[in-house]
Amino acid sequence: SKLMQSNLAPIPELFVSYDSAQKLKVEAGDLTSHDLTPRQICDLELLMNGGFNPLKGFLTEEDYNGVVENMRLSNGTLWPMPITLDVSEEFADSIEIGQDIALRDQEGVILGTMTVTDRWVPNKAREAEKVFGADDSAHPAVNYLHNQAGKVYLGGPVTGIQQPVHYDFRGRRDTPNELRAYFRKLGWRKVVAFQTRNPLHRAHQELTFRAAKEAQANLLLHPVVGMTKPGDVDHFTRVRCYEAVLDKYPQSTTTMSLLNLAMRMAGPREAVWHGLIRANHGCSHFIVGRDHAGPGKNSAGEDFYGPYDAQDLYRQYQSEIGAEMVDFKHMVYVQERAQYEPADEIEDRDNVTILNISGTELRRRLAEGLEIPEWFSFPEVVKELRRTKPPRSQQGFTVFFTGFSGSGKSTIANALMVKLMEMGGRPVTLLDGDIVRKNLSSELGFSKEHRDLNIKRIGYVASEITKNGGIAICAPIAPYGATRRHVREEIEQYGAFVEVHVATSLEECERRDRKGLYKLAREGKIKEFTGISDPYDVPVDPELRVETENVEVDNCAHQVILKLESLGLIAAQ
Ligand code: PPS
Repeated sequence: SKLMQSNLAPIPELFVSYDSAQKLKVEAGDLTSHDLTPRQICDLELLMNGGFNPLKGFLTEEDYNGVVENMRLSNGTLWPMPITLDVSEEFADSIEIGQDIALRDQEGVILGTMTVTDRWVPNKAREAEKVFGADDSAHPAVNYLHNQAGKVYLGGPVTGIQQPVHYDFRGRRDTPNELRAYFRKLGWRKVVAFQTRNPLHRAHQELTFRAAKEAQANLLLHPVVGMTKPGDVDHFTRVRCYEAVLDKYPQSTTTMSLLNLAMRMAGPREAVWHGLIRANHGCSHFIVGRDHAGPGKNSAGEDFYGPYDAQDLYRQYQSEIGAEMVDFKHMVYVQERAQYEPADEIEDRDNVTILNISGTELRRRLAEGLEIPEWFSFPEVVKELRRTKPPRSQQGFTVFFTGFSGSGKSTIANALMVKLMEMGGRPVTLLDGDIVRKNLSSELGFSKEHRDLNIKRIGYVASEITKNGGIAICAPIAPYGATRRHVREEIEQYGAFVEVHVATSLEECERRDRKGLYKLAREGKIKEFTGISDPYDVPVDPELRVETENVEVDNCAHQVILKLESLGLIAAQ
């Protein structure tokens, strides 16, 4: 293969000089402001610092159409990804073509200005089909396009005033020109970049080292810390892991820099985009793996892209990208030789033991606190991952009781709390319906709107407790299924959500009428009373349903304990 060498001269940025920036900042005080979304902030950073060279701003309508249809700007230059400024209809209507707007971060700091030359309503279904391969909201970027992005796109040239501020890992962040200068200074003529959004283990270290050797190049670990796939290991943890792995390469062959990119998980197009970005960062080579930037399964349970589609598309456009592809070797561990080898180069397959741990298996071992062998990863990396994600029996979780008034939720919740406190290990908080209504929701009544607000507040507090490793026990009526689902989703980002339906029938609750409320409700003295004059959506698929008629409270609470054990949330006694 021909050996590319990058030209390490500076590339154009969109920033104005320091003095002009100070002036512009003051003048821009009078401009209409657009508050950038987190993704737009990532895009703007790379537009301004040259990471998205040759783009000079957010795409115009003509450029957008070209990019969507055939991956080219209107002047014919290769560009695979729509970099668009999506806004609400309301904001778009308040703008006149030709006007300058201020682009501000979420604290109101002005990062740049844009002269609005274009405003249009994109055909999002078309964009989804062409760019992401299917108009299917199981794709994270398609979901974003339809459910988060504004209806209208604005386009036009950007003037950069200042970079977005990052308070974390400041010394590890470099603009394209900073990296170019670094490579120049060290005399690194050829550099192979490795893109990643996952922690690196031994196989990655081996393959990147081999890739660099093969290309006779130095290596840049260039992990994405902007926005990756929902559910990924957070970037703080990952960077600590990368730092540990960096020490495993021969000194002065390898460096690392963090890339504040908002990924789209667009597979083949994303690979081409990643290559262009790396070429802008002074890299001559780029590693493209199996299923590069893959979004996972579509709504029919199939892969969005073929495993080598990204490599095929990249190869097709390689000469225009400016960074040569190094294809990813699938590395496996050969036990007898105690080393990693490319899977396709093992000739004595039948006589050796090939070991591998899949991503799913790794997550299971982490969740259950099981051994992760040294041949698989570096102890420092495993330690970081375990610190961030302790086994389930040490993670926070939420038990969410739901049921009619008087069903026995509070009583069982109290019993459960006491049993969990007897076991010890994690702090327990009881968010009982009545307690919450006294302390958190004292101004609320029982309309649908107020009940939803009440449940969302409970959910928020429970999610914070769960995030911080505690146990939250909630016991409201929570009559609306959609609201319970919302709370579940919020909490499941941090730990388990165990829904317990206390299934005491309305007749039984009314017969018990412990607070005398049913009588009042029947007489019309209490309005909107759940079960009598207000709805209750019976949970369809709760983790546990408990019957309370002829069952002791202690036994009900014990059923919950058994459920928690079977879910691995408490260690079996
Ligand atoms: S909700 O729907 O989840 O917000 O309700 P919650 O916060 O759990 O509050 C329910 C308790 O308030 C008392 N109460 C009523 N319940 C239902 N409907 C109406 N209209 C109503 N008015 C007052 C009742 O005592 C509930 O307590 P529990 O512990 O459930 O019996």
